Amino acid sequence: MSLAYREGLAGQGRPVENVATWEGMTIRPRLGSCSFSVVPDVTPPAIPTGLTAEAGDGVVTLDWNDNTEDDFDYYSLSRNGSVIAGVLLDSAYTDEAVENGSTYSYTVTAVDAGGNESDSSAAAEATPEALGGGQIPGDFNQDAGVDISDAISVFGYLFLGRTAPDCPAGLDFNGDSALDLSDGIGALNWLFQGGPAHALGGDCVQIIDCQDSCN
Ligand SMILES: [Ca+2]
Ligand SMILES: [Ca+2]
Ligand SMILES: [Ca+2]
Repeated sequence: MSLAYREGLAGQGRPVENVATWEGMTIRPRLGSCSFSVVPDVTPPAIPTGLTAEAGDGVVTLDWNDNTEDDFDYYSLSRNGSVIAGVLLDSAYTDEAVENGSTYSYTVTAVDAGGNESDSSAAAEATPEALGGGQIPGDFNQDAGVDISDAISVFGYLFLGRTAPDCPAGLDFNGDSALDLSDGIGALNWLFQGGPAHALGGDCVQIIDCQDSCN
């Protein structure tokens, strides 16, 4: 027995009725019909929560809480309103395409297997900064100690045209963002008269634009 069935024929530009041939006979079967229904998923995942953005040196590290929907598919992460990672499976991301000194705002959405996307999470901001090198505050000559020669060098630089310090910000004894006479005097006062310590304390601190010199 052979049965051939063709549907949707066209002849001379016109549709042809459905035709079946069987053992040399041509019949025009009545097509049965069936129906089915699809209930579409229009429910997006919950809005991601707990987004944090931690700034580093040339990097921002992002983390947020996991979504728990059964049909959760991926996250979409945006920086300043533009998607930077469109299909993220992990609830964390490291953004290295950032510049120090700029502030960035991040949001994340969750998308399910049906393509439904949640609203954006609350924004998290971060400003990556260069960390700078370690300095002993007040150590003009970078020998990892502060003594009278450091204070004298401040006066020499300010008034006698002597060698400039490699880390001027580390010599701002009174923390007023200016390097002047009062800083040299402040250092001498601390060294010999029991005066107040350097505004940045006595331990190694990281100062932007300065090199490492604590050891
Ligand atoms: Ca996470
Ligand atoms: Ca020194
Ligand atoms: Ca000062």
